[in-house]
Amino acid sequence: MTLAPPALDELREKVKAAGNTLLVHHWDTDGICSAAIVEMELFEATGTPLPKRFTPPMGNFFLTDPEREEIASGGHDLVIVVDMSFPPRDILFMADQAGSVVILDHHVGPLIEDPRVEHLNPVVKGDSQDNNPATTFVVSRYLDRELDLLSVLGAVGDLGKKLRKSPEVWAKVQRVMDEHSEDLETVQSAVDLIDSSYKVGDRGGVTAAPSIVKPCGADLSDVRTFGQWAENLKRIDAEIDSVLERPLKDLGSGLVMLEMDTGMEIISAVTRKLAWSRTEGASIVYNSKPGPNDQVYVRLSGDGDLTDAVKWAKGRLASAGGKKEVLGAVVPKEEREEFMSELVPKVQASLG
Ligand SMILES: [Mn+2]
Repeated sequence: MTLAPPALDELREKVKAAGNTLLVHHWDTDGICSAAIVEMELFEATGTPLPKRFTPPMGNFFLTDPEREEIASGGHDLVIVVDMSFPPRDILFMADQAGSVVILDHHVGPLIEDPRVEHLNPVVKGDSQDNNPATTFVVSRYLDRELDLLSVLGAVGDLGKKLRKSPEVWAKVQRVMDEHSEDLETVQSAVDLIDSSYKVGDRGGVTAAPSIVKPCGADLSDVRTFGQWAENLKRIDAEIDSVLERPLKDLGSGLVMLEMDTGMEIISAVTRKLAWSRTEGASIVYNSKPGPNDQVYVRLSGDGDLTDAVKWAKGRLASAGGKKEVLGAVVPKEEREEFMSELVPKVQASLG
């Protein structure tokens, strides 16, 4: 697929002319590495002062009033959004504030058609998700940059082992990893370090992270030696262990439930550990986390098929998903009771 303008030079001119840019990026490895690439190619390459970085409160793929106020008070004349698919109303709000928005992304969503918005996302223009495994790949294409370990970090962060399923992309990823004597496992452990900032709920750590990863296009040692991230991983492991010591509720028919209230992003790891410690039935983990939404995860230990339950949850909530052996959903706090009273029998019915 050929990419439409603007050419790199036009983007650089836009950045230089703006002067006061806000760089909004996703809190995960792909968002952090994409932000680093954007800063190097559009700002450092043109001698333009670096943008102010911003990530929404983790878990929010939209803006609430405090973020709107923060953006409005910044006096920005350009907003660049990387690796986040905001609702159109939030993008238009940014355009109202700054006059100009550039989006670099690979998420599925509506094409935003507004003269003030440059929406650079091959996927919303009809290209496949397989061709665009990460925003690091998208920015590399638009910013005319060879794929490097930063691009690979983004792709491994978003897709992990699933990268092997698209042969073309996997070949590119492998070539870069081979060049630098890395493999999927070693890159994944670097991703775990970078993702640890959002997993412990450290928003400031997330917006500081692009500076740490910038030298990592050819060498991941700056990721591996950044002490805060190693420290975060220890805290995450300790939190998982302590949560798993809590008493389980027996819901009957082979289903057990663990309730927790943590601000750390550990529910998928906790559910996996719990489910794998049992030989049959299923485990539900419910996190009453700080903020307006809770999280729930379900995982099978033995036979069963959660596909129908996943379908039902997707029809019921804005954010739900899963597959045969796992279900995950974001539950607005006020919907907890009703949702759980319907979910439990659905899971029990899906056990083999
Ligand atoms: Mn991404």
